[in-house]
Amino acid sequence: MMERGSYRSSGRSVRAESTTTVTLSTSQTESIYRWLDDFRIELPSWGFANTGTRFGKFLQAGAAVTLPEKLADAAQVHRVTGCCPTLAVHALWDFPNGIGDVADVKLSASRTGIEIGAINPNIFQDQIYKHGSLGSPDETARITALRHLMDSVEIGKRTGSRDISLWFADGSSYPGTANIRRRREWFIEGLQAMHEKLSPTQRMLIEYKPFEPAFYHTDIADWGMALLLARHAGPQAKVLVDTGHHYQTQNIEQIVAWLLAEDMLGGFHFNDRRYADDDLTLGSIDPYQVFRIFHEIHQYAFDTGAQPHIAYMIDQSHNLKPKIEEMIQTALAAQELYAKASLVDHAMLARHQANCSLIDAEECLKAAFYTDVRAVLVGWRRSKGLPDDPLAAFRESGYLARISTERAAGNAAAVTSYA
Ligand code: RM4
Ligand code: MN
Ligand code: MN
Repeated sequence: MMERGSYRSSGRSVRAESTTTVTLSTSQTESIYRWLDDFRIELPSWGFANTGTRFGKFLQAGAAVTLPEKLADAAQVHRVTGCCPTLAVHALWDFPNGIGDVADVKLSASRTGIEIGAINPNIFQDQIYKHGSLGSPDETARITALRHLMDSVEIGKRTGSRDISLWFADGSSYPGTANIRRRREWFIEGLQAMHEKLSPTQRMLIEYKPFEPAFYHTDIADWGMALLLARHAGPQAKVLVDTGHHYQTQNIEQIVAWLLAEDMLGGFHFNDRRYADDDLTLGSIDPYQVFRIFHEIHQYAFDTGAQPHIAYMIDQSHNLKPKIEEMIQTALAAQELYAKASLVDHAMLARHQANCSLIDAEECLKAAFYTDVRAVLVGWRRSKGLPDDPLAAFRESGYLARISTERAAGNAAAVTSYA
């Protein structure tokens, strides 16, 4: 019978250079603790609200409607995970009165102990954006969009947020209907004007997406276009990688490696996907993909001795799973895969790569991926006074039952369909 993990021939066991298993030493455990200490994951305000698909919404009685409710829910996630101290906000949805809402927002944030994270301008929802925002052929639309972007910069200054995350729905759905190069020029003009308004500590992160809602061309379709636009905009513009915004089978970790090498990786929008921009829970479909992304980041830190300034943000909105529990699940998945990727033996990997030892190099990576780090994560949580099992702790708190009662009537009265 074949023995697991080894190959028997003439009674001799042939084993690869200890790359098939990783037994955690004390120093490895401590190293994971240090990585986790610095690993923060930003929650999305829209992830706590009732959302749906274009076919309709399934309402959750406890969903958050107001920003104070979203902040309160985010505080629950942070209370049990200890790694989610900030909340990304959506300018239009969370600041309906724009800059005028900042004082109230800051007050509710300080009450919950959650800080306001990235500002997400909304230049896709209003009627004026039917044919685009910064790329629209309608000058009024472009001016309106730029004004909103500048207001978002101002909101960010007042909330003390470092990043402004830019996602544009711009594009066209039929060949011949848009002048692609002209629109690119308008984008460059608009982004440059926005960049001039940034304070020295602010950054603008440019997100790309190959399709949806435009289905023929999108103005920022991929990382190359985002990178070039960021370069045109100015030195404080970086690229935002949304893990759901790629073509099927695209090598995302290679994009990450290149952006790191160019000092152009600003942050992530975490989610998982199977078919399109599905916004599924991070790591639910392909945890090895997430691991490989984190591996490139750890590899970069190992090679350069530098820590890149990456904003790790979740961009998921769940209409089926309970929202707060889902955010806890996501944060834990991110921590687990980040910790696993930190275990890669970089010195050994470099040796195998230099020798072109293909199997050993690959096994070196897989050994880290298959190492069970869950007990180390529990140890890290204990060292921080956090619950061993964040999900169980949240369930035991009774918070969901309470908000479901308090918010039920308001949520039932909400719009139930997009039609
Ligand atoms: C996009 C993209 C953006 C998000 C919008 C609503 O697909 O992921 O980040 O703000 O959806
Ligand atoms: Mn996104
Ligand atoms: Mn998306």
